[in-house]
Amino acid sequence: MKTFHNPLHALHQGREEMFRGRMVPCHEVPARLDYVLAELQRRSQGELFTPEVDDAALDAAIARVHAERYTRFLAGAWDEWVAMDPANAQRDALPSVWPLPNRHGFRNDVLPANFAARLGLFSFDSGSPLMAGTWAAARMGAACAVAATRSVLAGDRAAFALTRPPGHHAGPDFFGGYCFLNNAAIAAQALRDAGMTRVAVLDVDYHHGNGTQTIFYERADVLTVSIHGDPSTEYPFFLGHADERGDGAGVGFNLNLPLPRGTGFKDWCAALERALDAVEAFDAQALVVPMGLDTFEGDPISGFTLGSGDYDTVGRMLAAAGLPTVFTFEGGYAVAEVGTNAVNLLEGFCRSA
Ligand code: OKP
Ligand code: ZN
Repeated sequence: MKTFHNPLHALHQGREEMFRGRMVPCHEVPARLDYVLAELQRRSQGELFTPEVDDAALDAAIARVHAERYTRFLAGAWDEWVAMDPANAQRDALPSVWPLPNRHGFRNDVLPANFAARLGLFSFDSGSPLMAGTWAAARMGAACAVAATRSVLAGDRAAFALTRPPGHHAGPDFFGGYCFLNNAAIAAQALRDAGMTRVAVLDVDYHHGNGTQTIFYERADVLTVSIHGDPSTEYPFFLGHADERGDGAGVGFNLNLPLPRGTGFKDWCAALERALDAVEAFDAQALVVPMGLDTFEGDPISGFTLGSGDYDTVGRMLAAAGLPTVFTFEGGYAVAEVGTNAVNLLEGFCRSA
């Protein structure tokens, strides 16, 4: 399987995130990607590429998923942050105030003049620091997703977009959960735009893919399925419940499979079987897998107990869907093991594909 990796990923390197009233070191670190890349090389798992960027085509692919005023905000955010106070150049940008929709006359059509207000308007948490290189890194990540999609459209059975920051929490006009551009959604939409009539997204990250769900919630042409920690106790909390089935034309085309913290591989597998049944019933023509490895037993911020060897089985089960597949790299914070776990999954897939 070809891997398209992001040569600019380390431009995004947050220092600290807010967690329960304290600033703690970021979990989402550049070494995560470096470990996956090294393991792909060590095990000679497929060819490695960096994406070729056609600026106009890339911006068009991003604009199919994200609102123009949001990408414009992201592109200029660092300069605006520093313009607020030159001393800001020494610290990452983090939001600290958010509008409450439907409360105190909040109007979503009026952009606040103050950058601190816009930083809150376009985000949902204070755990996702933004810095000088965030936009360049995230945009090149979208280029990886587009390149992986193109390789699948050209006939490859599967391809891997190896990039960070991750993407599945990013919505049409919001960042959060370490995510800025939704690479998996960009891939799914690019598959649709190339003529695939039905595309399924099967999110196996520990955290619910709230961004992806939001992007496709009212659509019947993209099925979104997510297996994740129950949002009543787990991040991102406000979406991901089993009764969220889609809206309007999209009713029946969103499937959430929340599982309690502590779930092991046997029960997780049963959820994956259900997810794959839904993909099959949908008659998808292509599959996008936001691949989080934070279901691992050693993950420092998550609560499932999959072992390293289990990822081989996950890869084989995903391959059994028999679909052209784009993988995007999402979570996985047991840094030293994330390479092994990711490549176990990809190798398992390739062996049965
Ligand atoms: C991003 B991805 C929990 C803190 C949660 C945010 C987690 C973002 C996960 N103790 N912080 O889905 O892996
Ligand atoms: Zn996650």
